[in-house]
Amino acid sequence: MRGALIGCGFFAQNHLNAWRDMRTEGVELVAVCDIDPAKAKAAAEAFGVPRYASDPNALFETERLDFVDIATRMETHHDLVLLALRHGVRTIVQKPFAPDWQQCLAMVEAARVAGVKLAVHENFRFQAPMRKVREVLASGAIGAPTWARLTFRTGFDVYKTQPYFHEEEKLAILDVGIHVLDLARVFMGEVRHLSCETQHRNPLNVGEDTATMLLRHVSGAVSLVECTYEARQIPDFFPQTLVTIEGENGSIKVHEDFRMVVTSGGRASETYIGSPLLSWTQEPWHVAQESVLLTQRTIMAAWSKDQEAETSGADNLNTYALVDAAYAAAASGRAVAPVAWKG
Ligand code: NAD
Ligand code: 89Y
Repeated sequence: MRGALIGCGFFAQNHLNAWRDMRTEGVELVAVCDIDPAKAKAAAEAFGVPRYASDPNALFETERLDFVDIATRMETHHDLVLLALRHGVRTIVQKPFAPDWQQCLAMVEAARVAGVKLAVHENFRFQAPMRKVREVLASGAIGAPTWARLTFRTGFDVYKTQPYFHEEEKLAILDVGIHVLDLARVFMGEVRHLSCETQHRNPLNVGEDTATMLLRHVSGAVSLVECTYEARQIPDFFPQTLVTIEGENGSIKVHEDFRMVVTSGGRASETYIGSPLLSWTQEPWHVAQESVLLTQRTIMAAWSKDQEAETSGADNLNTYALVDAAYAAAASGRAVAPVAWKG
């Protein structure tokens, strides 16, 4: 599989490391691209990628590609994805899929018409601890899940590496709430309606930096989804998502120190479920970093069998619909039903 990476900024360094790890799995980056040629050149040199480009059009005209991985910011996703699809190249695109629903829909529709696979790099559901939670749920150990609390609360200086956060009109929900809402879907199923309260606690931010969401799932289960960049706590557990899920027959709790306690049939068992440190990952980011590798692997494994990725563009519409519903609920003060996308 010959691939190219577009966007060689902050988070793309994890993609570059993960693609390098996947060389032994038959996947190779043959080119990198960034509109800033210095960044493209630096990435090519650091990761042994043979060619680099600063113009995405030129990239598609000169390279024979099996896939492209787009790790630019959301404002550029629509045009870059459509360019890739016009060239018939399978495409992975970072979250958030786009700044608005119409652009998300246009990309999914373009992929359908072109008959080319499109996946969103939605990685929280592939984090090692979250995969363990999924395994316990699938095992039936706690029975059907009926209540959950999923929480991402931090005061870690995310603005240092992602300074554009200060200017985002939609911040906490669209940037990180989107991951936690995706987890709510994965753990508890699709959502019937949700309500949301937002807060703007840091005066340097244009948009909301805190959101508290209450979801009623189609199954009847209820979940509480929280995200903030403005918690003040020592120790801080960035970038961990803490989980409590209660079911008919037990519960799952993921604690701050990556301890998972599963209660099943009146007995509790405890397991360490943290991510291993890889040669290129560092605390506290390692859980998020390793999930990039796990996400890329999962997408490539599906594509190698000619299947849609679990996080296909169409699947991500149902996560994006929760983001839109959360903003609408916060603005109206009422519960809002998300658009249910069935394709
Ligand atoms: P960044 O600004 O550091 O990097 C973006 C890069 O894209 C820059 O180098 C820029 O020059 C380049 N670029 C912009 N337009 C381009 C174009 N048309 N063609 C080629 N290159 C172009 O941004 P970032 O913080 O790395 O964020 C990138 C994406 O990653 C965002 O969508 C962000 O939400 C996402 N992200 C995801 C996670 C996660 O855990 N999934 C974490 C952090 C960031
Ligand atoms: O941008 C965010 C994301 O997607 O995951 C972690 C992050 O980088 C900061 O919260």
